[in-house]
Amino acid sequence: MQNIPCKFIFMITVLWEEAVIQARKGVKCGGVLSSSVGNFSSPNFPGLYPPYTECSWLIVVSEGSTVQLTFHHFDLEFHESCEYDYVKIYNGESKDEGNLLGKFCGTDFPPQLTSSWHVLSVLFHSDKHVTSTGFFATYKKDICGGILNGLSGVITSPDYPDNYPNNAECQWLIQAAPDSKIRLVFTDFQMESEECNFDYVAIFDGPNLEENKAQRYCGYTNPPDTTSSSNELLVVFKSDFNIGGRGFKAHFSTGECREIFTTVKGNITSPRYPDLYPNNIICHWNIQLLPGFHIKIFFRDIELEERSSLSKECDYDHLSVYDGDSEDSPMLGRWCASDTPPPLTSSGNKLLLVLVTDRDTANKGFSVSYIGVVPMNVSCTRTDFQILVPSQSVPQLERSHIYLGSPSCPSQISGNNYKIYARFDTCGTEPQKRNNTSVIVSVLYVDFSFGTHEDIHEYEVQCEPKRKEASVHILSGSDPLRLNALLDSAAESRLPEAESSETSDNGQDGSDVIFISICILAGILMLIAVVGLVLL
Ligand SMILES: *[C@@H]1O[C@H](CO)[C@@H](O)[C@H](O)[C@H]1NC(C)=O
Ligand SMILES: *[C@@H]1O[C@H](CO)[C@@H](O)[C@H](O)[C@H]1NC(C)=O
Ligand SMILES: *[C@@H]1O[C@H](CO)[C@@H](O)[C@H](O)[C@H]1NC(C)=O
Ligand SMILES: *[C@@H]1O[C@H](CO)[C@@H](O)[C@H](O)[C@H]1NC(C)=O
Ligand SMILES: *[C@@H]1O[C@H](CO)[C@@H](O)[C@H](O)[C@H]1NC(C)=O
Ligand SMILES: [Ca+2]
Ligand SMILES: [Ca+2]
Ligand SMILES: [Ca+2]
Repeated sequence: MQNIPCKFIFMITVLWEEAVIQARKGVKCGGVLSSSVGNFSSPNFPGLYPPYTECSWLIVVSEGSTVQLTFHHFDLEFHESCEYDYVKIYNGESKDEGNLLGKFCGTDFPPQLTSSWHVLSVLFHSDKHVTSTGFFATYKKDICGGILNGLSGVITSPDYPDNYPNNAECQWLIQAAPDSKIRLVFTDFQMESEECNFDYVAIFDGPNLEENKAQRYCGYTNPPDTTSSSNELLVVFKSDFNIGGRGFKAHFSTGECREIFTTVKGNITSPRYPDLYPNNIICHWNIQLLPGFHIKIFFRDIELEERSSLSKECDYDHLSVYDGDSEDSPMLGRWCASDTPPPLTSSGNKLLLVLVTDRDTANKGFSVSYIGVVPMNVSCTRTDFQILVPSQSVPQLERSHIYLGSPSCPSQISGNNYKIYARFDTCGTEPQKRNNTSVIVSVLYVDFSFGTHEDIHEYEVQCEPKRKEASVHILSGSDPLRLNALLDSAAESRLPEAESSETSDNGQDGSDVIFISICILAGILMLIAVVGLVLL
């Protein structure tokens, strides 16, 4: 207990110095505000603010509560991207751009904002020319409730994880950008009784307390994950005069921080990429394809905060990938810093990416692309290939969109499948030596193009006629990844998605790799030799 006031005072001192340094000579403004209610304004308010001013206010309330900020007057010089005069609001310290909640100018009031923890800061800047009347704002400490407009955040019952107080009532209004939906996930829940008449959490699918749109929850079971039908969600917590519980903890995510992808190919980036991602967010991106599909993801770029120097783990900001649709699914990996994991393939048709960032130090973020691996069975005899693609897996495609070698070898309809039956001297097939064995190779094209948008996926099919063994692996990612994908497919010719139809154990991949590696090595040596000769 003794520690907390100490930490608090220390923090105020450090931050005060920062605030004082930032204030302009001759103009008194900015400072640290630590009472539970207060107000502040631009210098000389309600008169014109002076030019060349920079002020910063830091609001620090007691730990565990949040800061609610309301503007009552707002009039700054206008510029489309607020380059001249502006107010910037930060969810924490102002020296960390990852905390930026918004930048405002002109006469549009900033929305009512609530910090997601006990620190909020406001920066006011004016340039050389043109001034106006500035702004006046009040703030108050919030024990519970508020208007939340971050990309993501956490809400808890008062005093969580200690027991919540009796006779409490809190309302959180979560607002997302227009057209974006809000997802709310409870991670802990313990409230009085199983009948929701005493203490309860109610979730309203909209901004108002309309009973017919509410779901009430109590007892010991986490409420189900909720997704709003509009860009507003209201959460109400109420306790009666006796008997409490630990209460609840839930996190929400919205906008570019929460998306569900169902297209057969796509890109996912961290919020604001390639600008700094926000601090203090938890983002969820789900990929959900039709049954039978696998999902292969490629990591184009990762720049997250460094590993902890103590644990060497990704303790601060990290990207995790789960082989399924929730965080209970097996984790395929967790990365940070500038890790570049190899492509990964899901075992089923669902994949979840989760980005968690902590309270300070943001970075560029990540960019990932994925491609759905079409379910198919490939088999072969000594003379021909047979390829089956279940037509219900690709309902958007016609049979001519699936072809071997060239569009002149399209699939035919056979029951519920698109089927290609091709002799080895047709459809672009060609013999090759791989791993010291003769194989027949061709490329299967699956054309997902629509309108003017070209999107043709390529799969290499391979047959070893002597053993009648076939295999298939995806070649394409999105085009810039083609090369990576090729190298990668050469390196692992038996990916999880490579469904070979005849199951006898084919143990030849290892020296396939070695053979290709030797070829590449030989190529490089030759190149060096040639360059050497030229130089001589
Ligand atoms: C602003 O705060 C001061 C004290 O710091 C107080 O006297 C004043 O009434 C407040 N004004 C408003 C409009 O809240
Ligand atoms: C993904 O990004 C790449 C490179 O920026 C682009 O070429 C491709 O069209 C994008 N794919 C989708 C599905 O948006
Ligand atoms: C593909 O093969 C698997 C196992 O060999 C089988 O269960 C499945 O039904 C086949 N699919 C098609 C479309 O023939
Ligand atoms: C390739 O196969 C031939 C004949 O089957 C054998 O003599 C040779 O050693 C093999 N080479 C490699 C690298 O396995
Ligand atoms: C390549 O052949 C060797 C034996 O010659 C075998 O041990 C290895 O598993 C084979 N690799 C592949 C990919 O077939
Ligand atoms: Ca100005
Ligand atoms: Ca109670
Ligand atoms: Ca961080």
